[in-house]
Amino acid sequence: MKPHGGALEPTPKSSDPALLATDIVNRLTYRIGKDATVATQDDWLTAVILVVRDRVVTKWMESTRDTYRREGKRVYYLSLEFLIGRLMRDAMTNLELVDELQQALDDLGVDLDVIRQLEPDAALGNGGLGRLAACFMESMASVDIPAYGYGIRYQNGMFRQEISDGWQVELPETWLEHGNPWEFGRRESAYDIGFGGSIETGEGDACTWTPAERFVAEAFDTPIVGWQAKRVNTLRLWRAEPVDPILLGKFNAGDHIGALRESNKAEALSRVLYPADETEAGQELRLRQEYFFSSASLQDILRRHLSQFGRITSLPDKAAIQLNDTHPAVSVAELMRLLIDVHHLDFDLAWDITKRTFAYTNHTLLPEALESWPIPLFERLLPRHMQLIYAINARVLQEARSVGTFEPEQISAMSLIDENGSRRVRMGNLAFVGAHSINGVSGLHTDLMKQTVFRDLHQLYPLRINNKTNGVTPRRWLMQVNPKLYNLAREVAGDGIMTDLDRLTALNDVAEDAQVQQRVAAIKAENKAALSNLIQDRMGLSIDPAMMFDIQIKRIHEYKRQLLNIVETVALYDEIRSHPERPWVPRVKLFAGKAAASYHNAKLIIKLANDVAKVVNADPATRDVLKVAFLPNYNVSLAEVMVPAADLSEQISTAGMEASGTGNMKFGLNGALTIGTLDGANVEMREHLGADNIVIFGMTASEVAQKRADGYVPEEVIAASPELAQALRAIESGIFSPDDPSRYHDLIGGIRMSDWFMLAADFDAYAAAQREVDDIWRDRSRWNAISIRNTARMGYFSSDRTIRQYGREIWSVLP
Ligand code: B1N
Repeated sequence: MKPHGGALEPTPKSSDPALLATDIVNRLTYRIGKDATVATQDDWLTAVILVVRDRVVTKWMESTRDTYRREGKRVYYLSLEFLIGRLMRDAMTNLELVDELQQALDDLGVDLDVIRQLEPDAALGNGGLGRLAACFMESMASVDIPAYGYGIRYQNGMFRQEISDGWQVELPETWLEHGNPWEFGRRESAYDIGFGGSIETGEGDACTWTPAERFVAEAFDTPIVGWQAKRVNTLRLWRAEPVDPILLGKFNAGDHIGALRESNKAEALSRVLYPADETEAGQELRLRQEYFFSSASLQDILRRHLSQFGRITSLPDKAAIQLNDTHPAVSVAELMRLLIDVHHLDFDLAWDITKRTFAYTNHTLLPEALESWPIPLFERLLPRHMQLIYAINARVLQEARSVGTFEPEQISAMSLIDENGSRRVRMGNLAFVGAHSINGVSGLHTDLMKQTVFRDLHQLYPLRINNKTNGVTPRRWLMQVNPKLYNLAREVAGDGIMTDLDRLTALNDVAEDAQVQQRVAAIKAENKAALSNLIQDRMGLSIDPAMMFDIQIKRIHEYKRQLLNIVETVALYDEIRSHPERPWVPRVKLFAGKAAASYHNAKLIIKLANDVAKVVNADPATRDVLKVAFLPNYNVSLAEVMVPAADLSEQISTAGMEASGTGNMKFGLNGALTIGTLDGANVEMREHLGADNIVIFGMTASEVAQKRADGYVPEEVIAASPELAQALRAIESGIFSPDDPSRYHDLIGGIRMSDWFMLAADFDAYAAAQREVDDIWRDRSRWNAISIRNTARMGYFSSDRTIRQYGREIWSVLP
């Protein structure tokens, strides 16, 4: 964005509460047209956001001017998902205006905590991948990297989940219903996006593509404020518009519906987020969305580059484009097209610029999430890109053959075209060959990438794969969600923790201090009471905050093994009933998460959690020691209440399947003990925490692979574990589903038959680990010390550290 003139609103610099109060009332009066006496809570919210926003805008323009003046490199983060959640508290915190605004609102008789909860979550993402993009945006601003996020301004974000009779029901999400005071529409930043049509060969390598369909991408900008407003970056989201809103010819001929056809087609492009997490979205509309936002973003990037630097060939020195998974991978072909057909470079030069500009992050090895598109579809929608992909492929395969050592199977694994069965374009391979850096998101995941999906391409280009272990922003995930723990940490470790989270290690020295332990325990108790109240309000269920809060929150997926947790809960329930005299540790098992609408087993797991909860919670024999609850509509805002209230964090995926996880880091930072497998970033968490401060169980990734190769027979394992056998039988028998006793036959049958996710193989180790957790809980001083050490040692998992590594090692934007 170029600095632009125009009249600014008066923005008093002062943070004096009295001035802020006047400002708020002014916005209420002149922008919303309401008098304070009749203003609704929503009106107050909007007025406060506008006041905060004005202060952000001042800094935003400074940042933009500064970037322009420095003539430095910009980072472009292309992502189909940005799961940002609410923005008001984030912006207030990073401007360091929370106390002052609180005071101003107190004086106006408005409760900040009440209006804060009225802000809708911007839920433009499914889960970890989208939330990571949001943490990265905040960190890039905080460590002073000039960056733009590019994505789609979905009219409907992640669906709202209701639980009806224990089943998930999906409802549309409507975050823009009451407008969005954070965004600025940029009608002047609009680009043509084409699909289909024909190609004519031109001069040299260039072609002329005449698309059959055209749309317009229109920009909406949201400012992203870094810590202490050091820098404000831009999140630019695209909305699709028709070229002609109404086809007048048709309208005048009386075809009033046909006249709107273009308009409806355009609307569909930016209408809804695909609620597919690690499952292939597959449909034509998804490919259209991917191309739509890739093309708009690249056109915008080239326009900005040319207007400032004049020469297209310096692009790699001034722009680093990060592809967040393969969803924007068509960008590789689109940049080639723009460089060759529009800017008239030859193929070789264009290819060199492309590779030096792009970097690609892989987030999963799950085969069902690896994107590939049928060639006939790709060719129909993007004929020129198909040609370019063939040309790129020819080069890459030529290069591979010239090495002389690759087998034919290796060459075909490197190909951008999957020739097994119906021919498809492999987006992972396209992203790999078109980028100078390919990174995984944890050490283990990166190693596995080299051994599995990209084994052969890694041999051809051995320097490209690198690791960037994920992180989370400590401003949101400690300071904002757990202000009391943050204040305690600041007392001990000093003011610098938000810019240097490693300073939390100072807490190590007070981990055994009885007074500090008591304060930490009291803070946890308060956070648990808050969650208890939320559960009471939303579900009418009462939970004693003195119980251990054992929490598993994430997308529902078989590999994440919520089912392992539920089966263990059933086994525990059984044990408690058989031995009521034992000193059971009182626990509440809390679950939350959404299932893809078409993912049958995931939805059944939600129903099972609710069925088990119903039986267990009604049983007077276990009432005081075991409770189960599935909280509906998991989203960022719910996570912000649950994470600081957790005693125990469940990170129990089948080893080798969770690329990293980021919830694991949020819980650790907030002092929860983790029970987990050696998967994803859990491996590195153990290294940083020390083995005594995390409870690890189960098979390693290589043991899982070995067991699968050896021919795993789950029935043998089940027969050898009476507790597991009994729990599975109980679920199958219909004890938890008397209205439909066979409801779980197939789900449990799947475990008996194949058990791909090794639930049975890890069950005994998991149950034993849970009893070890009980033992630690009984020694409360030990528990509290572990909790403090978890907070103390999570500094490495700040997304500031991750982003600095990207900045130095991939983007070359930091010294
Ligand atoms: O990305 C997160 C990781 O922490 C998680 O371990 C990983 O599961 C998650 C297709 C995905 N990987 N792949 C996806 C999302 C949407 C979609 O349409 C795949 N999400 C992850 C951040 O690195």
